[in-house]
Amino acid sequence: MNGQHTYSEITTQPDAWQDALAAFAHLEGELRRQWTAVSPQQLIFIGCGSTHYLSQTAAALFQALTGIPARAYPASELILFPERTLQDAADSLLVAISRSGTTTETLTAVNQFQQRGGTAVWTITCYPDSPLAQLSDLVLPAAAAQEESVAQTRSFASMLLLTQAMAASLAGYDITPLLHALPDIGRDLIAQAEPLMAELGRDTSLERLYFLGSGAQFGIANEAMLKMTEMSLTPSQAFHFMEFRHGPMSMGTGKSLIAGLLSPTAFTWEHQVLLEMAEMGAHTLALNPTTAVSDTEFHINLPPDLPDWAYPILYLPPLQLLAYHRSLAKGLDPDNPRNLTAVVYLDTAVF
Ligand code: F1P
Repeated sequence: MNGQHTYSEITTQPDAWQDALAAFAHLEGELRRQWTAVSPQQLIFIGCGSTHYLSQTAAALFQALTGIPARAYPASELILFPERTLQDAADSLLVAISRSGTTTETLTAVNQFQQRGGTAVWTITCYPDSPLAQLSDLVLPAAAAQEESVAQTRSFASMLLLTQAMAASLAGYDITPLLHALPDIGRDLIAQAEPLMAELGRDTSLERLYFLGSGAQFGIANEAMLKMTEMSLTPSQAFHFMEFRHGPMSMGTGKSLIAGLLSPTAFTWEHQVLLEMAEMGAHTLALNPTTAVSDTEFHINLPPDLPDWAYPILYLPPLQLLAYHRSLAKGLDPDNPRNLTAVVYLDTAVF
């Protein structure tokens, strides 16, 4: 059956989260020691495709929690424009995120960072023995999240969870109780969300999908867009919530589904955007982490009253399932997305 690997990787991902958290617990002391020793003036997060979007969320979390300026770039930007992205390499910590640890652009970007005086490199990867890991001072592994499918699902979520744990730990939060509750929260969320995600995924009258997210959720909205694109070949776009009014809302019709990744702190502003789009005829789905009622057509309730840093991972399972079911509804095989490979290798002579 099409998509067997993808379905299994999505629905069992809380097990992989648990494994990543166990690895984190062993490394937390070394993490804090290296953080103190490096004392970075700025943080640079890099990745490609999904892991670039993961970097966006990681940078938002680290900057919010540690107060240190943090930027996210596609790895290629460090290669093409080092004078603009690596001007303070010597005072920076570079965090390279890569499921495979072998993507040419990411490896080349780390080399570029080091050639320009950068000395502190951390890696988050599913392959702790990969070439990227060998370039790094610290490796945060998500080995149990390795997957057969090309499109990242449990790998993305497990590596994201590591960044959430890292940022909260380095900010001094006592994270253990909540971190260890997240896998069970994820299992309940998958069971709760799947019927609606299957229904919406199968509704091919929804021809265009939009994912709205702000703050740390913008990277997740981009990842949801990429999953929908890779798995189901459906035109999808991601925007910051308030940006949607500035043009893209012209596409808010009865043939579009607008999924809002609502955040605890900006709920009122974000929810208002969804209500206005519904007035224009669009179908709206709210992923709601608050106890406030979301008056949208469809909604998924996330557990309320968690700290902000805990939420990013929880938006993923419903949106991964939405893409999976849309792929099957279109007769595609999410295990083997058209034209894609699990890793992009380039001839380094081109750089
Ligand atoms: C990066 C990546 C994936 C994408 C596809 C091709 O891989 O661009 O994000 O979904 O699988 O490779 P990696 O550096 O995270 O291994």
